[in-house]
Amino acid sequence: MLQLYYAPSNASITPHILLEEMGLPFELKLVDRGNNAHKSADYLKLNPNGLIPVLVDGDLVLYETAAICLYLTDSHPQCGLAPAVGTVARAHFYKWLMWMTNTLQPAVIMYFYTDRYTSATDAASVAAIKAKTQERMGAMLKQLDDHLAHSGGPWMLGEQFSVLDIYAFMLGRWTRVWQGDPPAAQKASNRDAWPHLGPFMHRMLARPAVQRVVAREGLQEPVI
Ligand SMILES: N[C@@H](CCC(=O)N[C@@H](CS)C(=O)NCC(=O)O)C(=O)O
Repeated sequence: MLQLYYAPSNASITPHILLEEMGLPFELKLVDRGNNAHKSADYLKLNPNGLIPVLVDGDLVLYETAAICLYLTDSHPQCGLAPAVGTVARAHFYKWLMWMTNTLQPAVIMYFYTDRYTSATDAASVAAIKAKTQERMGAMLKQLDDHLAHSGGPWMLGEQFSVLDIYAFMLGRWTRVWQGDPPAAQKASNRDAWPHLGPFMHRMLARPAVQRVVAREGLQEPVI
């Protein structure tokens, strides 16, 4: 059976939701971050980067969230969670998946782990990197918001729901509390300040597969 090494709200949430959406049997293996289990010798054998998630399928041990997503969608094409290879839709699918995994996600990581990106230890230097990263993130979230306005349907690929939507949901969730986006005054959360990303996040949250994962991972309010 497929095994997913996960920690609540970590990048593992994308393959976790994907597996639920696909209706595949899988086993969850909790990686206890509180005890630094992701840096243990046993875990480093699965992922030498010491990062979550990892997917195990028989002899296959796979890390990198986007690679896990592609493996699952490609090995189960009947689930219809990625466009067919060689199509224009697939080209846009690659573009957005790569953009999320190598542009948006690293910026989020830089924001949350700023100390890893500078040898400076004074609060002002760290705050300056955080502020700049947040500014860059604002432009990226706007790009996502603009895309959702013109995708031609409720999802990233228009009418076709895909793993891109799950990935975008994860990144949208991680950035939900950021200030400096469109003014969020009077809104339930900053997320609602985005005209297209906000409703998209609510559509995602309403999906039964997402609800199951939110409950299983014990995510606290506000979830988005
Ligand atoms: N590029 C990796 C990034 C994974 C990643 O950064 N995971 C985080 C949790 S969201 C993690 O394991 N952080 C622990 C650490 O950085 O020490 C992927 O997409 O799988």
